[in-house]
Amino acid sequence: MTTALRFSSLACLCFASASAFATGVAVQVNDSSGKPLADAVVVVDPEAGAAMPKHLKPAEIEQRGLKFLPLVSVIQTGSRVAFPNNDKVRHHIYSFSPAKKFDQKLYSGVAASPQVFDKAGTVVLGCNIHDRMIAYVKVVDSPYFVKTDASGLARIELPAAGKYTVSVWHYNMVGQAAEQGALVKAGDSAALSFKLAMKPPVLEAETGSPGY
Ligand SMILES: [Cu+2]
Repeated sequence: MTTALRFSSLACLCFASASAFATGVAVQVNDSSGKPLADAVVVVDPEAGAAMPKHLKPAEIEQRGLKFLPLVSVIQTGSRVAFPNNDKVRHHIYSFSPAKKFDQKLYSGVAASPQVFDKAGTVVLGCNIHDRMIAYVKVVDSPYFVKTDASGLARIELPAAGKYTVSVWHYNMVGQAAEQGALVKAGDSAALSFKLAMKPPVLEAETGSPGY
């Protein structure tokens, strides 16, 4: 009996420490039918006037198998992104998006110079040679962001309790990013859920062999 009790209280302690989450948000993103959405970009903005530290990390979007990988990136304003070509064919990547226009002429290997994304917005990348290649780069001012995992979940730790705005964007959603306010308490994780209406999928054709 004593052993069982001790075991169960230990188990409780373990569970408590595993489930304890630092100050932040836990966001579940589903489509309107309730199916979890991976690759949604979740961004948490503090109230106006709060500090927005820069946590710039170099990012990479490779080309492999005539695709951009990853399909979706989220980076903080001012980050550099490298575009290594790991295909045997050459690529010619470009963006016409106002947040970052560039054109990287035909290249192979790592010859493409990294690009600095210095304006917030959504950038869509394409390749002049391979029409079906596409990638999305979400450039955000906030340092607090992550993509949802395969179960549609995103967890973001925050430096302090307070009022935040949580926005969620998916490349295939109808309309603009969805937003909700969150009141975050110290040592606690504010749970939010989003349901996004999706356009009919356009990327299914991408999974087939595109041919060279
Ligand atoms: Cu290409």
